[in-house]
Amino acid sequence: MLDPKIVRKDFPILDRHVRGGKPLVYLDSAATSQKPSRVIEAVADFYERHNANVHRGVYLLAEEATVLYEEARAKVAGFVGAPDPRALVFTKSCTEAINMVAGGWGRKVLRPGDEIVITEMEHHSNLIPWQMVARDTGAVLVRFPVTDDGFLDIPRAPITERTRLVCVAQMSNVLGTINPVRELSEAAHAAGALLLCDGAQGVPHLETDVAALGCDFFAFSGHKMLGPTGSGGLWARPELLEEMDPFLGGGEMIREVWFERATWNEIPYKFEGGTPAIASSIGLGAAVDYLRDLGMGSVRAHEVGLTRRALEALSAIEGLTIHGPADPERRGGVISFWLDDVHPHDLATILDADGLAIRAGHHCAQPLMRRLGVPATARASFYVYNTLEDVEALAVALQSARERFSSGAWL
Ligand code: C6P
Repeated sequence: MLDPKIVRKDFPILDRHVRGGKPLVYLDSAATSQKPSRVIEAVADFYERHNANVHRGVYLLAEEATVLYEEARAKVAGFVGAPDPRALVFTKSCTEAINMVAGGWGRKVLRPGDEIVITEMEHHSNLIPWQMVARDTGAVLVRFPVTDDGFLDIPRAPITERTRLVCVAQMSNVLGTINPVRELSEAAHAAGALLLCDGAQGVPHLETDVAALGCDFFAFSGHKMLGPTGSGGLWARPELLEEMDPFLGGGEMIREVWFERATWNEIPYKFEGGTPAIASSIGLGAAVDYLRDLGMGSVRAHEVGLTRRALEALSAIEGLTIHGPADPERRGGVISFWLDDVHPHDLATILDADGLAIRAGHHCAQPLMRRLGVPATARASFYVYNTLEDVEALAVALQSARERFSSGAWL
């Protein structure tokens, strides 16, 4: 079992005191996670001892940098269940990974009238790139509805013979819902379509195996799973990567160049034009080592415990509405809520004065906000370093915010 009090010792930032000496209670890991010393040291070690460009030089440092970068690729590929590291493209973010599929596959393959099914709970990263591609190809976006209790409305899944792609988040960044990706992959394949899974919120918290999920494309962020910002990845079936056009043109992604034309490098390098985020990707490899040592089963069990307690404690606060599934086994540790008439931004500001970092806003999911009938929500999200005391601190702070608002003391 994971002991968050021991885990916390690996995260130097969690020793900080903020806003007049209050201990920091970090509850915004869905936006970006904090980084353990092992990741910070891996990045520092790269710059202090091995810094050079990759795949270019023949001198020692260049060889070391290339080995570290490719070792990180193998670790990250293995972490998402991909035995072939060639199928793992390093990107700077989940957003970049999805744009790579939209630009390299969608633009090449989609025709007028082809349908792209997108769930109503997708982050803008898994919607806007498809809007852009649909505008240019004549393909059509089709909404996959969400039920009132925060699940995908599977009986109303709009997957038909016109569907070419289904886009679904492994876990919602607003509702916490864990989606039935395997079931949807099977439905997509039965209709002759492909499935893209946005793993930005899933991989950090759930044991992930792209083969078991049955997906064709899998995009994720490194910075939400203890890795540095500027790290992330795209996994795709190798034959799809072969078929796709490169997204960025430039150095390293080519095999041979003439003045008028060029041929492409082999995968994954075909998609890594220019100097990649070498140190960040190496840091992501260290994050994967750290998570493996904790064990993803323990990570999940810990978060289910925190989520169960948080759902209980927050439900007891009068006037507080929680969005998303009530069962902690069917959701992750991302809890979005609305408190009486208090705007989420005001709530986040009040909590910040107590040292609690939560997020407020539309969470880059405006169609979902419209579905929920709210302009924004407040959101607390947990990770390996959060404790039950953090959850209690959240409940106490929300209760006190509510009392201050209803007594007018805030005005
Ligand atoms: N969600 C949040 O606070 P990037 O920024 O490219 O690494 O990840 C984008 C992204 C894609 N899909 C999902 C499901 C996400 O949650 C995110 C990032 C953050 O919810 C920042 S908006």
